Amino acid sequence: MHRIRGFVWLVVAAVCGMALIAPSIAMAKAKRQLPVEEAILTFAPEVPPPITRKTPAVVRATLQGGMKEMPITDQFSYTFWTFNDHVPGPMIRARVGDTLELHMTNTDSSGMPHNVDFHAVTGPGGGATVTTVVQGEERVAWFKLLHPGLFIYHCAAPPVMDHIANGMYGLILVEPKAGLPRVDHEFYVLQSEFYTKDAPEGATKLEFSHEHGLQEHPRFVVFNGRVGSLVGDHALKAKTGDHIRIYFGNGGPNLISSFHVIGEIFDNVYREADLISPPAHSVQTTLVPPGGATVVEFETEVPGSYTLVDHAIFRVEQGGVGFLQVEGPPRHDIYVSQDDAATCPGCLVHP
Ligand SMILES: [Cu+2]
Repeated sequence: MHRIRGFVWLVVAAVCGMALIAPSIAMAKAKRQLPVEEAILTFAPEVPPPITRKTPAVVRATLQGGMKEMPITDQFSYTFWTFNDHVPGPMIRARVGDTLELHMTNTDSSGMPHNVDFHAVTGPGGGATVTTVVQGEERVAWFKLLHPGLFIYHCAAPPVMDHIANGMYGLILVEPKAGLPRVDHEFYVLQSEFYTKDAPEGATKLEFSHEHGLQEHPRFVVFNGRVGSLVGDHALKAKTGDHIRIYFGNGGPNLISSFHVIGEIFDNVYREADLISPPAHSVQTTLVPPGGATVVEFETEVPGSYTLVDHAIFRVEQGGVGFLQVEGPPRHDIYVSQDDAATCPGCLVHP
């Protein structure tokens, strides 16, 4: 009897062992067949260079969960929960058919676990279930990218809403097989909102409010992680006649963005970041849901200042405004007036 039981356990152990070994064999096989390259990770508004490869590769990227106190406005700081010490996290660029080799690490001394849910990944949790790490740990996973598009990734460790609300999101672009048409400038812009408690008199740091998140009452609606990230010296820059592409994501956690550029009409909108279907043309404003993205293209015909907004326009006062400065000779054939341009004092959208 003991001998039979022993044999059964032996079989169980062997099957479990095979189950553990099987994925590593599959991974090893995939890695042997494909070249491995380090992903070029960039921080907003920078975009990694286009993929020039015509064949698949293993694209290796490291995401590091952590915490960092940084300015959220010129007046206040905030302890953000970060990927690679930034909000938003880095942009990753790959090609459909590539295998993303993801190294997930964690430097968060609070002991909080972090992970990553890629909307570009097919499989449970978008990868979250196999990438959860606490401080000092590293987990590696391989994900074959089956769909082209521009996708959000975010931390999904519990409570998921707190991890997103505190800044843990970013974009991964999966180029279609044929790539994307070349343009003069590509920009990475991500909208999100922050929920904070009222600051006591004289405070210089704001604290997270889960309650305000639940009520969907943000204090800030921002582009690229802070008020003023695309204002003044940080404005995006181009010249007349340039073709611009904006990779625009919405980290949420709650609000739908009505993305609009004041003074421009989008030549092309890859609605919901669908890079396979033909894009829509001549679009004024496009909706981007939380956990979603869009890709817009336009030509900068007329010089001047163009304003990126969420056209739910009260959000401009909450920080949801950025600028694209276009330099070049006047285009009086398109835009001309009897008098010089004048701005209204205190105007947030036409400075
Ligand atoms: Cu997290």
